[in-house]
Amino acid sequence: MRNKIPNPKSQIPIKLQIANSKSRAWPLALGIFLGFGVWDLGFSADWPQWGGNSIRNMYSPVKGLPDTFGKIEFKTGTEDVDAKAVKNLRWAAKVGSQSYGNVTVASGKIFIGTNNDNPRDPRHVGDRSILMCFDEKTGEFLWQLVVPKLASGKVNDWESLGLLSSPTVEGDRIYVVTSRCEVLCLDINGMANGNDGPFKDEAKYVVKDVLLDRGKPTERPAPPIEPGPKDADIIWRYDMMDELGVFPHNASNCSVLIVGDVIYVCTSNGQDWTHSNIPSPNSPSFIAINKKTGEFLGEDDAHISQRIFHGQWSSPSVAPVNGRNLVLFGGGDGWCYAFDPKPVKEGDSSFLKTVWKYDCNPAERKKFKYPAAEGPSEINATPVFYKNRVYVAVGQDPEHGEGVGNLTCIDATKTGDVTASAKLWSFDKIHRTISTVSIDPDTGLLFVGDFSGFVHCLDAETGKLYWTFDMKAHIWGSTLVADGKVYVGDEDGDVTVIAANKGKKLPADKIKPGGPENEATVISETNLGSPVYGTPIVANGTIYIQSNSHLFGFYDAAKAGAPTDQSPKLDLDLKKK
Ligand SMILES: [Ca+2]
Ligand SMILES: [Ca+2]
Repeated sequence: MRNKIPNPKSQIPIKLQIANSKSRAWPLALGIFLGFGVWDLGFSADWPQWGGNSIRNMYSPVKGLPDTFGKIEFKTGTEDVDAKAVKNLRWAAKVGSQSYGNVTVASGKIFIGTNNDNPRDPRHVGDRSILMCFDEKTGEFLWQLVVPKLASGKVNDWESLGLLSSPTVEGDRIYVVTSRCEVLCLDINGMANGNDGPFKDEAKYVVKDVLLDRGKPTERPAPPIEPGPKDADIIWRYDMMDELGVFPHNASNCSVLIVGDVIYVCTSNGQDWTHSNIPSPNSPSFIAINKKTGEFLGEDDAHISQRIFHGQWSSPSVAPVNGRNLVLFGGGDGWCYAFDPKPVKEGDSSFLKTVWKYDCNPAERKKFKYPAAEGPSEINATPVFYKNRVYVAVGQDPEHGEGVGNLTCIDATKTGDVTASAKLWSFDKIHRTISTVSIDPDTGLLFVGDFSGFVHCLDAETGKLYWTFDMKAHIWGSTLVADGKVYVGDEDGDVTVIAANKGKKLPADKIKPGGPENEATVISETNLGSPVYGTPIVANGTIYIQSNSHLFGFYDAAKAGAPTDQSPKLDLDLKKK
């Protein structure tokens, strides 16, 4: 979880909007589309959580999406987008200088995690983790959550990474994990409608200022900063370090899952700086919390923390298996777990009982010591359920570099240790990856990126490889498949749109033994000007893609009835506030 690419800093706010942009509503019949209409899995035309809904397949059934974005250029010496050459732009907004926290959209608002290198509020300067909220239609900045850094420093809270969690929105509540290893419940309306909830201490929360004292980050007392209408409103707060003794390795990032009244959270418990010691082997890796009160409800029964390779950064998902919801979690031990969502009281605690578990590392990899490139890895991606199977690949902290990976298709209907019995297929040509799969139910094709920069297209049913496409730069985010297209970004800042099909037959002399027989059809490639660590998402007909410095909304201007020659119609006064 590092970034070594310098980024220009700017204090210039950017507001860029299409004057006649229209919000479009999309049909809500997505449950039927995926074949389980009765499940309340959070389907909507919004994208209110990581993956859009609780299944977290990086897929949207929306049609009519743009496939070219023209050229992203900045006015000389600034970070102002020069919209002349941009195509299908709805609006762009400035974020910080790093952005890993994936975009979510709900109730006309957009949320994105970033850092504080472009301070929106002069009262809050220096390294902070920021959740920004924008108006969906216009890109206007509405409010932000300011999270001070942990005094323990980079071992628990790596500098400048910003807020990594993708907020989960339900009704007027937002649930997010902060870089302080807390779960926060926020008010979607922020402080604009007053200070709500039992938590009223926002003025003190935002000023846990950290300074370097003889090289050691130290918390110093700072006068409270009273929140204004553009500040976040915290409803409740659950501190996983204080309450559970969790020791997050470098970063806490979970995009939480809601099932009914319960929130499921990866604690990010991990090793310390020695990379050989787990300070809190008895702290849970995965917990359940009451979404209304923030009260602890239960912990995983799998003792995962005793076997953590390094850190834990996987976000959970739901698997509706034969009429029963299971909660999926990718462990820091490289196992994929399916838990019963209902905590069961045993002794002094309550537990999420393991229904099945599967070791995603092939046995032969265990000969090598972690983090050897040939050896085993943890799971950082989110497991995805599709047709009674679960798809997930292994990978490592990007700091560990490239190495071998493994994508597995697991039969989700079995129970117990299913390593020997539930493998339907696996694909070990994939490299280490932190990316979640995209499965297109229209075609049964699966797309997944890897950290070595390759996008793979396979048959979800059989695991047959159709094509591999080389982005030529690390992929941190995930693919999005929608409208017959695969959207994917990379560390060079390139966003590539690829046809979501089996590709074209390669000439016989180009086919390598054991390699793909087809090649991908690229539709367009656009460089966003800074690294793309996030995942493209779609909400209400607009695709949102973040770079480290900007959030872009693209829609099909022609199909939305807007003129294709946008330049004269745009409100491009970027400095206008
Ligand atoms: Ca409020
Ligand atoms: Ca409050």
